[in-house]
Amino acid sequence: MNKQELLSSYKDIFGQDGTDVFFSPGRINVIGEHTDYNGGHVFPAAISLGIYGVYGPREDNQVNLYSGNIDGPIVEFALDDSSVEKGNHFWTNYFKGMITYLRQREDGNKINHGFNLYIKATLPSGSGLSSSAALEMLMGIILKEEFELDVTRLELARLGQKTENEFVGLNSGIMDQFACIMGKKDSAIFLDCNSMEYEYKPLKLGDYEIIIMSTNKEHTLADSAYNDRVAECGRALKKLQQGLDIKALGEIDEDTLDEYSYLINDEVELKRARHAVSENQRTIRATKAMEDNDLEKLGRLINASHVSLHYDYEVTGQELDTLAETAWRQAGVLGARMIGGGFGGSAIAIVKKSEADKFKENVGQAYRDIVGYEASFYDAEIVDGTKRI
Ligand code: GAF
Repeated sequence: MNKQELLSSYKDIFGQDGTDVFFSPGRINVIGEHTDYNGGHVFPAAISLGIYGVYGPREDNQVNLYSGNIDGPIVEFALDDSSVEKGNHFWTNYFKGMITYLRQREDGNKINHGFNLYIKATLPSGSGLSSSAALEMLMGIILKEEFELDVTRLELARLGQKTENEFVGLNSGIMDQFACIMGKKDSAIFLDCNSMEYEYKPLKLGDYEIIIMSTNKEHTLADSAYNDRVAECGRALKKLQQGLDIKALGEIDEDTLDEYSYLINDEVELKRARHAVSENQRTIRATKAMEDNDLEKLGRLINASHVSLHYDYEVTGQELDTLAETAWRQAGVLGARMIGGGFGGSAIAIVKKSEADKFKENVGQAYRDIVGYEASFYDAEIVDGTKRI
């Protein structure tokens, strides 16, 4: 997307010049799904599909937002309006939450005038590629830079998560916001969501590339069973705590879970815990496999992640299963799995570059035959986190 075009769209809408342009990436996750709110590890990366924002200051205290994807109208609210938006303009909650929480901080009074914001996404919304965190982090970095706030990127990620929890109603973990704002070109982030320690690992895939496959089935996680999964894991943890001194499922391995499984007297909760624990261990092993250049092992662990998300966590569904299972059967594929919350959204596959075209053709055809509509395929680069461009 071209900066001049974005500035000229801003001018068409607001009738004056915008002053600054920002970009906030979406994310993929190599492995480590539904582990973040369980105090486990994740391995995401920021991608070149994302959301652009053109900023311009105002003299009054109004915030005027315009989405170039929805094509209007301009949505207006006052800087100090911290009410949750329930109607058509639900998407403005991502901005309202960040503005509200940043204004509540010690130097929040530095946000002393309103602004116009034109946004344009290259990231399909509801695609499991974290468009909501991209919006939150876009607003966070814009406010940090324009009003010279003394807030760290990690704090912004936490306020994004709080926005998600309180304004949007999704009890999500920190992975998406962290990946969007802490992303690093050509690297994935190995993050321990318990200690918040992290390390950048270069994504060394040699002759292989990551292909993003969208189901084109929009998932609205707030209405989905996402919050049920969070609650089920919480109940399993509580039961384990009767015999184990732990704060999160991410602190134990499969052997320990097995030994103490008699404490979880519920089949569903045991399955959810088994996923959270095994996925965390897989993520640690997968990161090591990549460091050791053992791409075949990395691929198998990625496949195993999907299997566990299917059987134990039950968040896949026909669309995601069709993409992953068809991908596994194609030539030159190391691994494939769903990413994000599930119930729709996207999957990834690691595919030999020379087989990529054939791969998209075959998987696209199978998806059309089985699901009845088109899947979309994206090649994205791994990029830096949210920033001014
Ligand atoms: C969604 C959530 F927002 C993340 O916090 C994470 O739990 C993910 O689903 C599943 O790994 O994207």
